[in-house]
Amino acid sequence: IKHPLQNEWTMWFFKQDSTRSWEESQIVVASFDTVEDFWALYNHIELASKLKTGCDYSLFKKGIKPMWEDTRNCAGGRWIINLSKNQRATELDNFWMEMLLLLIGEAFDQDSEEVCGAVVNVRAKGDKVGVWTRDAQNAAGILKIGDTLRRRLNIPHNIQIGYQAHTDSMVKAGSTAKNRYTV
Ligand code: M7G
Repeated sequence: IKHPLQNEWTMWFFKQDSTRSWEESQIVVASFDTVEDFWALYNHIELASKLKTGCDYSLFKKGIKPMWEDTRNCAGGRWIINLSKNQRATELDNFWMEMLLLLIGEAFDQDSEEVCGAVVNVRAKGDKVGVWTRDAQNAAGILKIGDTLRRRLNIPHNIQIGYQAHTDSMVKAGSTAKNRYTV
């Protein structure tokens, strides 16, 4: 018998395609709701560090699309960790895998309800990993989630991580939106 997860999750893949809109370029890879099916999927797909630049993976609770426009994301935001170029080789795959395990293991305790999903962006200018939450006004929940991320991903104290509201990201290019919270 397989070990059930609290939630069912969907993995998405994004690849730039000039013939499609950004939204249409988000493709469902697979959904799973057991530990065994998570590992079967994880072991089957490329590591994030092996993706072409411009690609993303996203893991969201089933039914939530990995985009600002989804009704469960639009009032929320994301904790974002910006990696330097050389950290693709040393940190990216570990951060992403650990983040996936935090999500599917509901590691944020009572704030796990706040979590919508997680995204890894593979970019020439520096990769990003982030956790998306549903309510950018929920300061207490957001700060606890940020603390857990910092501890569980072992983010050194000299690296600040910031939380950006999606409404700010929508009007700013890339990851230049201002931080609402930091830990
Ligand atoms: P990004 O991929 O988050 O970061 O955003 P990057 O700048 O490091 O590549 C790049 C662009 O993708 C944005 O400026 C938007 O045009 C588009 N984009 C990103 N996200 C997360 C969304 C989204 O949720 N919805 C829509 N419609 N476009 C998005």
